[in-house]
Parts: sequence; C-alpha cells; structure tokens
Amino acid sequence: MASSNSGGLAGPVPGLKPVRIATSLAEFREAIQQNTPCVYSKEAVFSFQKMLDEPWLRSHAGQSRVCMRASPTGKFVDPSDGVFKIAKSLRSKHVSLKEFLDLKQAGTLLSGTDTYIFTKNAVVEQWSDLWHHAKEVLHEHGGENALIPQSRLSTVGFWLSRNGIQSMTHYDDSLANNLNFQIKGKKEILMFPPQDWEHLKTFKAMSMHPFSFFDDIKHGRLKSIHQQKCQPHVVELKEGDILFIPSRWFHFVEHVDDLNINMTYWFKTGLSEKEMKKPKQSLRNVFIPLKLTVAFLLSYFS
Ligand SMILES: O=C(O)CCC(=O)C(=O)O
Repeated sequence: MASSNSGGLAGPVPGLKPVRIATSLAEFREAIQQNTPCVYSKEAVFSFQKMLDEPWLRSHAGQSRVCMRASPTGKFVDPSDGVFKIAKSLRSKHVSLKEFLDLKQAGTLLSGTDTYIFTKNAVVEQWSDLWHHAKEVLHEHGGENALIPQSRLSTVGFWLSRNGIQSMTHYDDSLANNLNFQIKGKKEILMFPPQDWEHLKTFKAMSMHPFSFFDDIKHGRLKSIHQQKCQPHVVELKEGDILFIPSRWFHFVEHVDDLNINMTYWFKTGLSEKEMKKPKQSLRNVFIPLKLTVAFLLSYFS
C-alpha cells in the first residue's frame, strides 16, 4: 500500500505534499483525465502484477539480451559528481537477463531501450511472452479495468534494479504521460510540477542540481530559496501500486529493495505539441551539461 511518508521518515515533512491516493479505480481514472499525480494502491488489477517475478523472468526471458549499468555510488547520474565517477555509472554492458539476476549486485540496473517490450507501434520479439500479459492495460485487450486506449500508447518498458539506486531528476522528454506499475520492491519518489523548472536548474529535460538538493527536500532541510519555492510531492511506491506521473512532471526516484521490478507505460496526452508547454531551460551553470557530455563520451571509450 502506497504511503506519503518516505522510508525512514517518521511523519509528514514540512513542504512536502503527499501524492493523492485514489480509493477506487474510478477515482484513479479521473486523476489521469485531470492530469494530476495520483497513486492507486489497492488489490492488483492485472495478471502481470501477480505473475511477474524473478522465477517467471528466468523461465520466460532468461536468455534475453539486456543492457546492465553499475554505479560505484548507486547514483544515475549525480551532476555534482566528478567526471570519471559519472562516466563509470554511464558505462553499460550487454548480458543475458539470467546473468543479471544471478549477479545479485547492489547498485546495478537494467533500463533503457533493451527492456522496451513495446515501442514504435510494435511488440519487441524477445519480450513477447511478457507483452501477452502487459497488453491487458489496454482497452482493446483487457477487461473493464483497462486504463489506456492502444491508440494513445507510445512505449512500454520494464525496469529491473537492485537496492541503493537513485535516478536523476528529470521529466520524460517524449512529453508522454507515465503509468508506473511497482511490481516488486519499493521506490521512493519526489515529483515536481512543470512550473518548478526555474527552481530545478533545468537543462534539456534534466535537473542539474546535485542529488543532495533533493535529499534535503525529502528530509525537510529547505536551505536554499529554490528548495523553498518549489512544490514537491512525495510517494512511497510499494508492491502492487500504480502511479500516474503526468506529462512534464519532474521525478526523482530512489530504489529501496533487494530487487525492484517496475513496468512503465508511456502514453500520449491527446494534446498537440503546441498545446503542451515544455518546461523552459535555465541557462545557469552551462558547465555542468558540458561535464555530462564529456562523461558520456568517456563512458563510450573507456
Ligand atoms: O525508476 C527509475 O529510476 C526512473 C523511472 C523513470 O524515470 C520513468 O519511469 O520515467
């Protein structure tokens, strides 16, 4: 069951608004329609929420090729880290899914396009067994509980990670809505509305603030004017929960369990690009993007 208090926090934190918890699927649907963050935290609705676990992945997709990343600090990627540390966490290695699961190493993660199961209007062959269940979320394939029409679907992907990971604060650059199923494990998520861009040192779709900026917010240490002015929402996402992250909302994600399995459905808002205002760029500190670019190149060549 989702809770608005992040792990280790004893009670409500000043300045942190809990993400609304829907008490029914109808209320959750309404929040999606209204473009407001919301978490549905009741019994599992779709078959994959119960079925998808480590044994299932081993037996149905163990030989699938995936792209693994390992970070010395668990951070992906903290703009305040040194260039070599960032390069290390950006480095990736191709392994089989079984090899990743066997490794059982904290701070490791599968993400990115190798774990997309549906993209560019087509099912990805190596994940077709998983798609068979994942498609239940679509009106055309599921029952009365289905949540998205297929015509609005952009991409479905899954995330697999070990404990101790923190993901950079960003909004989804595709400008899609995000329906996020926590299948196994737990994630703590801070979310910021698009208009907070000016307090988040936004470059492209990312925040250039160090991770400590967000850690401070999470613990009520609002030291800077920017921390005081933004409007963070918080949710602790537990097994079985479904989170709606509206288009252009920034999110800072921390993975806090031995094994985290998460499925994400990105789907179009129904608005044209003209109607959707992209958060603007803050051009403060252009050296940080430069450092990230160098780190990215280094990760390729090292
Ligand atoms: O789980 C994470 O670390 C990041 C998730 C995310 O960025 C997304 O679903 O768009």
